[in-house]
Amino acid sequence: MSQVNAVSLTEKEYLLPGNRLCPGCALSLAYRHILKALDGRAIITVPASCLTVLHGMYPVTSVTVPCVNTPFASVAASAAGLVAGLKAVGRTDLTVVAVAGDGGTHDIGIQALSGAAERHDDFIYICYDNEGYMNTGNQRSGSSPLGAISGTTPILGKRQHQKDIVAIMEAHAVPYVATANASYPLDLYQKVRKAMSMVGLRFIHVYSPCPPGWGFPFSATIRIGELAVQTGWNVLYEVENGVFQLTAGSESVARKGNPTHVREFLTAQGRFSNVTEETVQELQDWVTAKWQRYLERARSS
Ligand SMILES: Cc1ncc(C[n+]2csc(CCOP(=O)(O)OP(=O)(O)O)c2C)c(N)n1
Ligand code: SF4
Repeated sequence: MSQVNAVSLTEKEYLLPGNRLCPGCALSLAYRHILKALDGRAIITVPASCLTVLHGMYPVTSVTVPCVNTPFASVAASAAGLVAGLKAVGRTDLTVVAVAGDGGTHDIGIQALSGAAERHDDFIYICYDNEGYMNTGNQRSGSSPLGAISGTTPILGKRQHQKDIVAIMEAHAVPYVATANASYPLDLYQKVRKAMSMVGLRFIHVYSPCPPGWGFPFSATIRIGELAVQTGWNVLYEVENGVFQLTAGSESVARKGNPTHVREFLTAQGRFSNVTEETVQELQDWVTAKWQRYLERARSS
């Protein structure tokens, strides 16, 4: 597959100017590139989330691709139904794409997603991960990290590490899992294009910083996403039919061999303002162990 760059990227826009997301929301940037990659040849299905807010309220919308809004727990079931419906009417030109937040994926939507993966249903599932239930004011989710303050962990921060949803999906033996990050939009674009060329359930996780929920200025979104990758907090990779490779910023970090200390990522965000030195060390150890596992996989594949 030929590599896309800033010059060769399509100028067509499927996300129109003006939507209701917060300024600086990484989801706008990620979704813009996801839609460019889909090139209008898709039906999207979305559960309750900030993305439903982006799509807007009927009859007004900021997205030019058809979208089905579903109840919170059932976006993967909705996608499976759309696939069956398109097959029944003989349409082969459209890709069904479920797009949900981490609350709708790691927690409340996981049974429908697991069922669809086990059945090898034929659609792309994209989880944009802002590490909390942000649309309803930042409650803790299965993806919120240890130490993060949220509406439901207001003083000490969350007491557990986050759930590794990508590993869970890989364990379903789906043909393609990938991680992406809104600060690396061309890598994200490329992964959506690759997923479109494959059959079966394809899962893409998109790291999506949230300025009000994480407590950083609207202007710092790209930098926060980059810091996540440079520290090894968020690792960019893909597993295509069992073959693992690091990509984009994570591939560069592996080549240079020196991830930045996780403290730089933590101190840039208000949600970690109450973490103790002990928790900083625990988070660094967690990131280091995770990064080593990915490095070993990259070396042995
Ligand atoms: C069954 C059900 N429970 C709760 C809600 C309220 N609700 C709407 S959006 C939302 C948060 C969604 O969080 P996430 O999936 O992480 O997406 P984000 O808002 O972060 O984009 C919640 C709790 C709902 N719509 N339906
Ligand atoms: S709350 Fe966060 S994820 Fe939701 S629109 Fe605002 S910045 Fe984006």
